[in-house]
Amino acid sequence: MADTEGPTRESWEALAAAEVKGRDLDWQTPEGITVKPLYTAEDVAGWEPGLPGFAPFTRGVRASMYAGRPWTIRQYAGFSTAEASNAFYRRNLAAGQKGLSVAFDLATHRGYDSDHPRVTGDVGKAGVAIDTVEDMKILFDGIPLDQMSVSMTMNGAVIPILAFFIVAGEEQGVPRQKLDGTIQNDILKEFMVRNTYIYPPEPSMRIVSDIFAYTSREMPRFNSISISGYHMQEAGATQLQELAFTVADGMDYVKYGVASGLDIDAFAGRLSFFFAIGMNFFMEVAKLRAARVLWHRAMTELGAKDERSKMLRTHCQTSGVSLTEQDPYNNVMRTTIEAMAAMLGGTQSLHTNALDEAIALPTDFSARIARNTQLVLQEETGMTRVVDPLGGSYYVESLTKALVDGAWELILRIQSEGGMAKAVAAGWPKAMIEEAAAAKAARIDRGEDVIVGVNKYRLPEEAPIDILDVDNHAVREAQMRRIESVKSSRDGKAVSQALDALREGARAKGNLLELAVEAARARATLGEISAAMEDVFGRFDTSPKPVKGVYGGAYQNDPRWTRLTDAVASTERRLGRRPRMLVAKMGQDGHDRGANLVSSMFGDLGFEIVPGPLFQTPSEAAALAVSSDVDVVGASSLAAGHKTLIPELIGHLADQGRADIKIVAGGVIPAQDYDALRKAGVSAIFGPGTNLVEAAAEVLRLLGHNMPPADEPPADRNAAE
Ligand code: MLC
Ligand code: 5AD
Repeated sequence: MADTEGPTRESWEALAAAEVKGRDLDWQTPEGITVKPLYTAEDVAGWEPGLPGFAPFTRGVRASMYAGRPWTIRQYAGFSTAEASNAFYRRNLAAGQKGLSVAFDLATHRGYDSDHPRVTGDVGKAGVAIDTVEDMKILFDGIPLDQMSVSMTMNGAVIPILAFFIVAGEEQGVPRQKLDGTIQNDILKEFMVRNTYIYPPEPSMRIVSDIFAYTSREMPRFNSISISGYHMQEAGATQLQELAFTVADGMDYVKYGVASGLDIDAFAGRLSFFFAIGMNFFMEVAKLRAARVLWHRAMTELGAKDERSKMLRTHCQTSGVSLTEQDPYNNVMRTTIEAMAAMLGGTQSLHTNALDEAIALPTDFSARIARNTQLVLQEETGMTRVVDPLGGSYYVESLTKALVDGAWELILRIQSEGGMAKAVAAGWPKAMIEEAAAAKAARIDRGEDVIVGVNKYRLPEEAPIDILDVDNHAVREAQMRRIESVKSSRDGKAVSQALDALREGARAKGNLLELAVEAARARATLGEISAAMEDVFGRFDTSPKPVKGVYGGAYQNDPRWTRLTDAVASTERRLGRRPRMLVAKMGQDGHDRGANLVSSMFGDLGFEIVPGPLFQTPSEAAALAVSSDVDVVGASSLAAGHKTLIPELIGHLADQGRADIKIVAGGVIPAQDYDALRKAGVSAIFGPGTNLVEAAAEVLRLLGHNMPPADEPPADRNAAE
């Protein structure tokens, strides 16, 4: 080509190679995509993103997007009692928030009333406690449910919660036809990563389609599901895995709905989605664009005719796992960057995380900054005035295409194996995500992925910040009083009739939501409604299967690893058997990324691991520790139950004469709680950002090994979950 036509791609390559002396500038992302340092028109030849508002909606589901109406600022929140959460919602709405999003406590999620003996550590902790319609009415007191759209993150106890919401609306004077909002109702990802299921998969899928049937008939403005990839990314999935598994989950729900007798276009227009937005900025923008293309393609294949059925509308939340306990003000910047990716990807609704995310629920102060991040983007920057401003970027279009192609390949594999429910039952998507999580942890611990303030540029000293502390004993007592007062003023006979009808409906083919609405009206509690269905369906249990070799494999020939395996070997000689550790998950906290990582890493080192089942009570965990004769119990806590559950565990061990078993605690544990835990007998505490290699050295020291301090500066750290 003649020089007069300007430089060619080859001349750019030569110039760039000279600048960096031939160094390879390609970046292999965890998705397996090679990102090059330059994109040009050549990279997107043949790719046509189309126009916003038109199929396949690559550039957005609305023609005018934010120029017409900005996304909904929808902050996820809930803690303590319905009164406290209601007051928090009202303050937030007065300050510019636009939609509501309810976080329930884990007792509620798992279908237990606050007075149930299994939930002593969980009530009011990670969300609001809701036991009856009366609580739900207080939660929305003074909030008109025909004007405010309300999202409820509920999956396990979805039937009683949605029934309470419908009856609370009714008693507020709002007929269900006018209720606007979203219920998460996405059980497949619960079995894969989030773990707040109650029943086995089959009846759980039936519940999902019963809700589709009821809402498509009775609640035309209500989104019947929020098909969620968010928790997959939080559990460690790559963006590509998140994308493919989420779309594949959606396809399964549609197939179940159709198989249950619904017309696809009667319900598909009210399916919605939910994605996480992490720190790989352009990948996240491309992911949302790719998701729309994929959903359009999938729904066309599944036979939808109405374009609205093929339109992927989504909520996004900035990534919790990307935030750090260390130097926490950095989290404000991280969240801002992630919020920008969500908007440039074209989200419909957004939650921005608070800066204290890694240690506690938001305070009024941190919630204000999180909300204002969105208000500043919407009202100060002019960024909302142009639709899909990154459309046509060679890089973003090329990434969009790469993600569409990569995810479709994975989706086809899932389809060929009979769909996502089958894949979930076989367990390989979960294993794939856990392998990605272990690889990521190793990259951070080795300093290959930089986390500012954690494994690089670490502060010599951290100043504590004010955090929200919920007194679960006080909340539990208040809830128990209200349950009692509801039970003493209701018509007992009407309640048992409604519960019998629900049980009968569960056995036969009655619509479970419709039956639960009757029970809710009669003031049956959440625990009673859940138990009636449990009588028929049973309760689902799984046991964790830690992945092997991924974390350890990343440390091959690394002296830091060899020191540890040597120490494990010498401890083994001393004990006459391998050191044994129970990794315990107590309470209703199903966040198992941290526990699984610890199990798999210590297993790779040569420990014998007893992976404790989810949802144990402290006495069950103690019994397992004693019967397995472990040397150490690692208690993982991510939902704030530690101050109640860990001291109880220690008490039970002492009662059984095994006070010698060492206890270490890990997870989301604020520094403010360290003293109380140490006084209770905890030997070591590993907060968010703990480097697993250092944690292992500490555990070996506790087991009596004379572990010298590391020769190398132990600077690296990793985020717990
Ligand atoms: C929007 N509208 C427009 C427009 N933009 N009309 C004209 N011109 C435009 N430019 C219309 C829409 O069509 C719609 O009306 C109405 O405005 C509202 O807009 P929306 O885009 O539908 O937004 P929203 O109501 O906020 O709904 C977003 C959603 C929904 C569809 C994604 O499902 C949702 O709110 N999801 C939130 C889920 C959530 O918060 N989850 C929290 C999970 S936390 P119409 O009539 O067409 O409806 C979690 C953490 C954990 O899970 O683990 O605990
Ligand atoms: N209030 C506010 N945010 C919450 N999150 C979880 N529970 C609450 C709550 N009660 C957020 C955190 C977490 C994600 C799953 O949702 O950001 O990472």
